[in-house]
Amino acid sequence: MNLIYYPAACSLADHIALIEARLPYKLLGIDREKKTEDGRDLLSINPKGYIPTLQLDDGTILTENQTILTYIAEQSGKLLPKEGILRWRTLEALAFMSSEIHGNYTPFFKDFPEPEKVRAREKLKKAFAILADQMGEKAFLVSDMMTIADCYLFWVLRVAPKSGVELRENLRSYFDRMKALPSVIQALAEEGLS
Ligand SMILES: N[C@@H](CCC(=O)N[C@@H](CS)C(=O)NCC(=O)O)C(=O)O
Repeated sequence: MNLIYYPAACSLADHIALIEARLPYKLLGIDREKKTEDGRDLLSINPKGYIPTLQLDDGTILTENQTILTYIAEQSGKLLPKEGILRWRTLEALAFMSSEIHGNYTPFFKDFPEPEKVRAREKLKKAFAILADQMGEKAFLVSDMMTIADCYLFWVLRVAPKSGVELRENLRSYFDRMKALPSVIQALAEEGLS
């Protein structure tokens, strides 16, 4: 399958998940004009015009981070408990980060007026406090096993400094532990990041 990505964008979560899942994948980068490395217009592949976009081997296109991450987990049998409350906590965490954090990053990505940034920062502060409480002293967000929620959380925390919100110590040390994982090192290197 092909993961259509932009370096350091939220597709990094799916990239890390693909490596952790040990599924075969190819990366297909886009440029700022949303042209793929092989000269196609992203809109002709995914009419939503954003990444991540996952192209399956039969050509089927999957979009939306939560869906792509869940697909990767289901295909590999890794990164998402098959049953029990931790499965639902994982999916709950993905939904929470997508709507309450990723959505509130927009004013910082697009340099909105300051009042909008202040409003978003307040929401982000509350959301990060919830995640820090949920994390506690565990190795990963949901349990002591890595899940797709951690793939997403790594990206979320990597971007957090842009918002100016300070992270609690347990999230900062978690981020440092994640950064040292072989899958994360590999994904960052493949995207030309450090
Ligand atoms: N709802 C989508 C949002 C994805 C998204 O915001 N992708 C950003 C990169 S992090 C993007 O492609 N932005 C380009 C644009 O909006 O034009 C998801 O959760 O996957």
